[in-house]
Amino acid sequence: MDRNLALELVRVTETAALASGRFMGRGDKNGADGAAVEGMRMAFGTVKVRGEVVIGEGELDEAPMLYIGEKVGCGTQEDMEVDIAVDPIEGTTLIAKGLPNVISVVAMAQKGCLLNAPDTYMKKIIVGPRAKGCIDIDAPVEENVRNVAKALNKDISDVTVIIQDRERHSDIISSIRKLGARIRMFGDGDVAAGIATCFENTGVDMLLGIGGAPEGVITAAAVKCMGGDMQCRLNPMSEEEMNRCYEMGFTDEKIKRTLYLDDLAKGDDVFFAATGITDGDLLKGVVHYGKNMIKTHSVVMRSKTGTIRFVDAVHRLDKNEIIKHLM
Ligand code: VTB
Ligand code: MG
Ligand code: MG
Repeated sequence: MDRNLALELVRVTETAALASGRFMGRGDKNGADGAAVEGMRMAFGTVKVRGEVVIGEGELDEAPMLYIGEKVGCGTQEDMEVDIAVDPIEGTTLIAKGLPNVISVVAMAQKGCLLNAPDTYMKKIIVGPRAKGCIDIDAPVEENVRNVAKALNKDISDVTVIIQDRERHSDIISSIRKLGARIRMFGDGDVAAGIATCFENTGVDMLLGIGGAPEGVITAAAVKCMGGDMQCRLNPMSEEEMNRCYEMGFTDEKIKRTLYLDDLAKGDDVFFAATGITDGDLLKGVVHYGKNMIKTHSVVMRSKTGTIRFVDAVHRLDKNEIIKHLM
């Protein structure tokens, strides 16, 4: 894929963040989400690919935009066919309250390379590059934490595990406490939490727990670019979720399979972009200053070269047609 597409992708998450930044703290999840979706979709109209949304806002009947199967991008015959995974706002409950770590994210890979994951829960274990090869989703929590500690040359008491604050994780939490490792809990947004494992300055060493499957695919694209490691398994929790798996072609046997990084994001040409909406571990949130200026902070990565770029941008409200339209 054309390497310049990385910078095109960042425009997409920037636009979603710009469109939704003003909703911070307004208590309006859906308003924020709607603005981000519209911004993202408009920005995609300028990206020269023939894209198909494989992870999106839902089925056509429930999502008017960025629905699964929607064609995006302005590419023509000679442009690349790609799979696209989006989460215009990862953390809508967070943005409604103005809490940290809300991001807008997009992943892209060659056609057929991103897992068409059903909208169900997914069990995940994620680590950064230095602990690559040391995780096993079927092993006990204690064993995984011990192996990660060894790989990082740390005492167990210095290992930090990031976990979503949910009742379903009470067993994992008590195992880690007994073992003596550290825990950092987060309310929502396991894409940002998963990515944090790959940046040493966040102080986060591994993620454990059950989150969304769509978020798992998006996270995998980023983890692949950063050289980290991840194993997952679909974890449907209701009959409805089981049916969603079947509808997407997952048999009982396939549901139980371990999903490795390459099952989630295949190939060696995967792109990932994220823009901060509220301040987070890795990215600053959207800042309005002066009358016409809005600042965004993004990260964009490409697995082929492993380059990770942080992009600080200043946008001019009065000069940018898309943003003007969205404000
Ligand atoms: C997960 C997680 C997401 O929502 O899907 C979670 O992957 C839903 O879990 O990052 P609950 O049903 O327990 O709330 C997020 O945190 C936000 O979309
Ligand atoms: Mg979302
Ligand atoms: Mg989400």
